[in-house]
Amino acid sequence: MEKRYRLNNGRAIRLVEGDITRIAADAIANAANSALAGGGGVDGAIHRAGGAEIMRELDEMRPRVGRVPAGQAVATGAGRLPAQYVFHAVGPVYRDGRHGEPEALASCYRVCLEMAEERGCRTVSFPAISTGVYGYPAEEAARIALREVRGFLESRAAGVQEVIFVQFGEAAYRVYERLLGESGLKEAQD
Ligand code: AR6
Repeated sequence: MEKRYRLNNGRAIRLVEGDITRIAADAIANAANSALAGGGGVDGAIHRAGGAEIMRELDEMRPRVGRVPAGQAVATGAGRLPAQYVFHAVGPVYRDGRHGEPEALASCYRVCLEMAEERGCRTVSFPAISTGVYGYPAEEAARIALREVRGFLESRAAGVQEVIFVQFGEAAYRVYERLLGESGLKEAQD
């Protein structure tokens, strides 16, 4: 399943159901943890598909960067993934939405987009950060992700041309599809 939505300035938001490790993009965002230690979910999938090189890079930078707070991210190469970079973003653990979770989640998307911009990336893919093990309600998280990405794509002059939301499973895909449908963005026919 896949849909593409066009912004007035020609940039695009793509919505795809599937495995983020199989979808080509200049940069792939990962839902990592503060220790950059790898784990399950999309993080596990990215390390498995990308190969040991990604963890080697994280091992090297860990003493220097220490624990990465929620809302921040670090960049590595992408190993065997169909990408040049992986941005390891640390999402917030959801408690009740009143402990800075919305701000931290919004920051994940913004920081990754800035990192993409700095590196000259044209396409960036995102999983639904924090909505697995970290327990963020899917629709609340999707609203934040869409607001941040759309705001960025509408306000910036150059660089990132397309953001790909890769949703794992039909239920997650449908949440984005509904919110994008309500957003007034036009579905692209190309
Ligand atoms: N492609 C795209 N999305 C995926 C994939 C995949 N291959 N696999 C899972 N998802 P989670 P979090 C979706 O738990 O909540 C890890 O152990 C999944 O359905 O991966 O931010 C880290 O090391 C869900 O919607 O990340 C951290 O310790 C979304 O990705 C912790 O989990 C995020 O689920 C981070 O938890």
